[in-house]
Amino acid sequence: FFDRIDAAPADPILGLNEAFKKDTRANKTNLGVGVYQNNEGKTVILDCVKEAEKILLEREETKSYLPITGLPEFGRMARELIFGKDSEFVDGGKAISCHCPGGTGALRIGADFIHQQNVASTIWISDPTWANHYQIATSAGLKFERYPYYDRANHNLAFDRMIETLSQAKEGDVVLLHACCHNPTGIDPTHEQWEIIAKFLAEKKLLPFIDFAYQGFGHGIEEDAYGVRTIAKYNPEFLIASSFSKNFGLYSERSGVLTVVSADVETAVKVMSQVKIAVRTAISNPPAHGEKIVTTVLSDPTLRAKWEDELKSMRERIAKMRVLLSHKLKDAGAGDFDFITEQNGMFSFSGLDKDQIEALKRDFGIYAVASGRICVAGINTNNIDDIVKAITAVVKK
Ligand code: PLP
Ligand code: TYF
Repeated sequence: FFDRIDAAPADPILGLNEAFKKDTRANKTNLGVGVYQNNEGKTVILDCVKEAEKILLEREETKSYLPITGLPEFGRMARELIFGKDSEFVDGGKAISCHCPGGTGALRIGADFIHQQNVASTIWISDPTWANHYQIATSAGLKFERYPYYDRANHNLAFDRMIETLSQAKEGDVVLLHACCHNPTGIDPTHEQWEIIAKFLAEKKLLPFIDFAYQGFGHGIEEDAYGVRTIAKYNPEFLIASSFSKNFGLYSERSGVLTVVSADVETAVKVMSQVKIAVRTAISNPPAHGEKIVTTVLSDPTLRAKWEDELKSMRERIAKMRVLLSHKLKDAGAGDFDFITEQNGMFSFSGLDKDQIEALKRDFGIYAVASGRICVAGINTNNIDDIVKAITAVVKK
């Protein structure tokens, strides 16, 4: 049966992680995978999460199945983060939420729902993007088209080309947008550009699908929701895939949420019933531990304050590394890398080409994605001078 199966290529990012683990050099550096590391290069469990786990250990009484869409208070808390505490979408009934395994699960269940219910057949995805987007769309049975996003010459958003290309989309097509901290470029639309995008999608009757994997890693929990909330102002119906992998450091707990907003409550109830079918046929019901952690933290004022503090310190450490990196590169004569300080979140498109990235790995044990994407969260005060030396060497070659 299986002898005709070809070996699949390794995931370009997770495969890099495997290669990094195998590298025996003592001073190797991982700027590949998008996982936060502290100044000691460790991906630690947040204190608020540890405390919530202690509470759960004491109080949790059952491991019986969760409801298909997860616990209702979990979805409600996710909507508060997405839309803001006072939004009509928190309790009004037009927005329904469903716990999915990670942001990936939310993207997939959303795409399955779109395909199974013939909502649309084509989804427009930014070029470049997180590579899994294309595969998720295809696996769910959707066709994808790409819209330009990155202006290489100016290290900026190719906004005019993006809108121009999306003008070719036909009514009813889906448009996938990154809410903030665009992966891989780190470049997000400005407030003015979000306004234009949101109105444009509404006028063209395109269906927004927003990937919200990094809330709190850009400018703040509320600030990072600007794009989503602007889309919500003009578009009666849309989907959001949010993730608690990064902002709670819950990567392996697979905690994410699909939220679908419908034009009216009656429609939302019908949508929910179909989303449930999509969940049932894919995973039956979600894993509980991650969502119980999130719910415990967000419902306890002390733990919530601690979470906000811990998230802030992750965000601020990354921002500090951006500034330090660009200054040190300038001082070393590597050129002008100031654009790195304008980018948001874990990632930067460094502008380094494939050969330069290869040389970083071969000659210096520094691992980054071939596209030139570096994970700024992997930089710290102990390794930054070596990174600067290495980048300077490869750009001057
Ligand atoms: N969307 C984007 C843009 C991402 O970078 C990631 C990262 O892993 C995800 C979705 C998936 O997140 P999760 O690990 O929660 O599935
Ligand atoms: O882009 C990243 O590095 C993160 C982590 O198949 C990731 O989003 C990368 C690849 C992948 C799953 C997660």
